[in-house]
Amino acid sequence: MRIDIITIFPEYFGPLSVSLIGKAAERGDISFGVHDLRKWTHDVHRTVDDSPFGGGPGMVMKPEPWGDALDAVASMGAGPGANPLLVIPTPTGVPFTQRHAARYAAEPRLIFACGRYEGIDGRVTDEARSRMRVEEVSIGDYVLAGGEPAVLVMTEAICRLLPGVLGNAESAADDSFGFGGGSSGGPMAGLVEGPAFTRPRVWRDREVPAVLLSGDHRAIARWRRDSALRRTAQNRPDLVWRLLAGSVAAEGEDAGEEAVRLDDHDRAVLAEAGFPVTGEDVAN
Ligand code: JD8
Repeated sequence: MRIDIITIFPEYFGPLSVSLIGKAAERGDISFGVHDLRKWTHDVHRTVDDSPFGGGPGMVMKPEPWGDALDAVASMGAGPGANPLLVIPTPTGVPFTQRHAARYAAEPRLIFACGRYEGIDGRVTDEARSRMRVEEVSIGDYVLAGGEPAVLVMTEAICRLLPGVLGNAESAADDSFGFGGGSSGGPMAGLVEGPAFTRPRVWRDREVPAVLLSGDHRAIARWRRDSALRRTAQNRPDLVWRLLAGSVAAEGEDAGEEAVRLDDHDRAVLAEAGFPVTGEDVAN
């Protein structure tokens, strides 16, 4: 996979050369290009922003440097890279989910456009749509000062799904939100995971749940699903309602074949966790 990033803070992406992603880049499994937007300015002050038409606070990023930068970077790729997907992080974008991460991980080439100030002149996205696929996404309902942190987050979520990036000890198959990129949503489909434990068996008078040392894999799997159901009911009731609606997909996302059934035991756990599960909730 090839990932190109356009930004006025190229040094922000130093972290891409460390940990799993850094090693994958060394192996050539992923290639990164980080491009300074100011390379496509022509004035002595290398200006990338100007005051907003119609007044208002802050500055807006000028369209010309962005148009020229996207022209140049998009034409850098050959073959499958010639049809890049342009991803623009913005607080006004559609919510970025594990499903997006899995879909983007299947792309041969991604270009990320990092805005700053009040954002990028709106014509840039429209003009780009006339010659490439463009998606505007948000990583969460809070306001950042620019797109760079969002691109770091998305790049990690995407690249860890690429073959060979995760060490064999780790696997994305049973990720929370359960879109391990595989066809089936996996055992944790639509849930967040419960707690994990390691040695010592007793720490500060706290014991690891005995079932985890039992070797009874069915009982362990049941215990893990129960703690995932409890934590999901506690922290993400929105996900439980989605499950009760028979799907793991967010509003407007196609559920594909990922219909999820909650068995009677699941229902009992959710009811015990205070979740208003009633018979008919599950009937449909
Ligand atoms: C891109 C400029 C700052 C945003 C005025 C603060 C994503 N989940 C998210 N929160 N914030 C962003 C984000 C913020 C950005 C840019 C992404 C470019 N800003 C602007 C509008 C209000 N300032 C984001 N993904």
